[in-house]
Amino acid sequence: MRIDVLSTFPEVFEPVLGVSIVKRAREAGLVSLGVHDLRGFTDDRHRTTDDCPFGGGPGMVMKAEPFFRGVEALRCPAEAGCREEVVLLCPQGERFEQGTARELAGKDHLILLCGHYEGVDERVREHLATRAISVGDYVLTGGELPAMVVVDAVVRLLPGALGAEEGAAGDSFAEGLLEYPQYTRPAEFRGWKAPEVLLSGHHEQIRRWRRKESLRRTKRLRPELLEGAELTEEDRELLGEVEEGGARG
Ligand code: 9D3
Repeated sequence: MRIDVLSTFPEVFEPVLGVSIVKRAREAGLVSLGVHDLRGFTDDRHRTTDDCPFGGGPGMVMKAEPFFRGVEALRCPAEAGCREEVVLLCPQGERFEQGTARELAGKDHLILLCGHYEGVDERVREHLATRAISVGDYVLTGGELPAMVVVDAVVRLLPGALGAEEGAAGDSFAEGLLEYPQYTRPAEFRGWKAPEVLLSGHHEQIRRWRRKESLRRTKRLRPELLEGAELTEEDRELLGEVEEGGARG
């Protein structure tokens, strides 16, 4: 997969996307990442990327032209038959979720457009972007952090990006439930003991305990996820036990 980013702050990407799993995926050739300065696609002496809003009002608006020129320079040739998505990161976009990440991971080429607090000329969204994405209902100062969120979530889904051990199959949101609590050595830390069952070596009991804790947490913290989850007969039984458990349930 190829991912290109257009931003007026290109330098913020490498410290985040140059480490850990994304770094490994890039080194393994699973993804090639290009971050481009939007100013490189201006044509005036001052390399202007924004201007006053038509109709007046405070702040500035990012100009359409640099985004169009950037995308035109970066996009695959039409005859290549490339599955390409031009994504505008903006507060008014569709909410980014695990399903969105899965869809984007199936493309050959992503071009991510980062706007700023001022907003972007509407013609970018209307005539250039194939999709507009928001990462949630809170106000950020620009699309750079959201673009990094998208790259991170998409790249780890590319086949081979995660080792066999870290496989993405059991991800909370992939399965529709929150994950069970994890513990590691020491068995007692500052007087707090790790659950006995995890030290017992009884694999079946451990599996049941983890599933029950997963259900307990989901019910308490994210009840709306339980509505959409596919529950087995055993899950319903464990949920019944959670309810009887009272205060901890
Ligand atoms: C004058 C600015 N705002 C009017 C209330 C609109 C506005 C435009 C652009 C507010 C923030 C931004 C910058 N944010 C993004 O570009 C952004 C974003 C976000 O703020 N929250 C969640 N997801 C995203 S994706 C891009």
